[in-house]
Amino acid sequence: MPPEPAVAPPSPGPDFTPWPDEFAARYRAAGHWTGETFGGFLRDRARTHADRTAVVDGRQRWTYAELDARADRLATGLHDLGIRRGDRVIVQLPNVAEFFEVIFALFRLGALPVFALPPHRRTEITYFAELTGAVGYVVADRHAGFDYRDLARQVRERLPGLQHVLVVGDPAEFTTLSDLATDGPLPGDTGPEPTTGPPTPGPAASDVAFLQLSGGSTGLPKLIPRTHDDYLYSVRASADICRLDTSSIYLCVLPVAHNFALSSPGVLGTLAAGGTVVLAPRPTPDVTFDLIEQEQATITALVPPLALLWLDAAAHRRPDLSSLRVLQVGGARLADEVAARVTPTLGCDLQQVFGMAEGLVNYTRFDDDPATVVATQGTPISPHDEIRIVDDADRDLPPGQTGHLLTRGPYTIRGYYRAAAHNTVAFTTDGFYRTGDLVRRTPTGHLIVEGRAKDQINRGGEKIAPEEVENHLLAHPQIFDVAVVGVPDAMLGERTCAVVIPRGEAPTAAAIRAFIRDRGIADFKIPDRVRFVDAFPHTGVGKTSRSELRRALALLMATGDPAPG
Ligand code: OOB
Repeated sequence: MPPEPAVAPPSPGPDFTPWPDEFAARYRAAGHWTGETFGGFLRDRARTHADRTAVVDGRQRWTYAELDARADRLATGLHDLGIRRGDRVIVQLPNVAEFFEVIFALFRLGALPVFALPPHRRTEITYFAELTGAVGYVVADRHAGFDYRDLARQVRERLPGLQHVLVVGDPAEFTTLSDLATDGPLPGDTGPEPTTGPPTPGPAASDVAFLQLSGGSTGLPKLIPRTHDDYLYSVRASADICRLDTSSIYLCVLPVAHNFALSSPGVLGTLAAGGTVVLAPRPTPDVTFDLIEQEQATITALVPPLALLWLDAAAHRRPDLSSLRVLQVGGARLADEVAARVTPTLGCDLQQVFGMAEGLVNYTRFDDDPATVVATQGTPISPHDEIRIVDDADRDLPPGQTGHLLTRGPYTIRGYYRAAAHNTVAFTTDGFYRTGDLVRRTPTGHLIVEGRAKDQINRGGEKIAPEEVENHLLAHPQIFDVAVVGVPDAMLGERTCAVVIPRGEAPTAAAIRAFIRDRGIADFKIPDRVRFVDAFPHTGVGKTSRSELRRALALLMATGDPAPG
């Protein structure tokens, strides 16, 4: 175990709700929280696995020693720019090797990456920057036909305080990452090795390491503060559960900054075990099947719609996927019928993963019987994960009944970042996180996700808060009122439908979509369908009844939709 890094005073501000002392002591005593920081984590792996390949993308192939040295050089460059411990930096990168260079450089300084996803646009990035007071923004020059430097210009126009825009690739008027990396004395948390750098204290393992995004159910997404101690525990334990070792080759298909791909066990679990991370530029079978064969990938993770796509493509093309031992599927409910096709079609084990960026992650285990793997979403990572299944009044339900899942544990947050009011509803007074999921537990302790109580749409793993989209739509002059609801979809599980009461003459569906796109939000939040009605069904107290709307729309679609749009 690496020695403790220099411990600095706790991070400033009421941004983070710590675990009560008695819980922290329990998690330390159990050996879950080890005092390791991300800076030390990479240093330690670089020493043990120096010449092994850590990261591969379409352009580069770095060993652990190279990644470690790059992170050091970039940390020095960022420090020279003025980025310091506790500063927030938005990181919005596609699946490229530089993602690791950037995050480990920030970790070493004790600066906090704020993990945006590639589809986020002006409104979301501006919001993250404002909420966190970010001093920097790291983007790729272009990706998937989109120019992120344009986006950076738009965000900077609104927030001049966002001082540093750093670009992977052609920087235009900004700074390119490769110019920034400098040799020199290393500031901050370098891990166990003593350095000659200035005596800047590195982060403590109990500090917040980064901010993750929550799918959100009310208004804009919430930010999730994760500490070195808690996240590294989930990473190491996940790598163990998934039996990763130095021969593991993880193909990262999902966006690398999403919690599933990042840590379940994902890219960080792979690095924890000394394996190799291969980054896929796109998730489609045409790209990924070749990559599996070329790089001999042993494990990968998908959301259910991609699993469907892969199953279909594999049945037609018969690719050589013989190296693949495990396909993980999670992020949304995988239908049992689809789950049953994975092993016969792809020739690998299925592992279901039911997790959340707030913490709790469940896995089916490799020694579970096949029926359990197909029909359940697994069991929690930790013996210290506390699970309650309760009724609407928070009373524990008898075994086997479906109810609200509440959880608390060594890697589940106790509060969102700068969200005091929301925290009082999202957590119980004794610190359980209200997941918003409806689950049932089998006699063997496996969880089955039966549905959802939270007002959130799960569009094939991408989470949408209806209220956020409604707020944008309500700004349209020809929209009097609107409700955004999920409707069943064979491919995505759910799609979004905006049910609109027009003001005067109804705008076209295309005009509504163009309007909301112009407001600068991620494409996946743009309603798939638009329906016009004269009035909404109401609940007893006069609120719009979303369940009634959903039922009516589902019926309409099941009986043949006369006017798709
Ligand atoms: C993962 O994380 P998030 O934060 O994008 O979404 C969490 C929510 C859960 O509360 C649940 O509603 C849903 O996504 N979910 C599933 C599921 N996995 C996630 N619902 C049904 N079945 C599943 N297997 O999505 C995430 C984080 C880490 C690992 C895996 C997924």
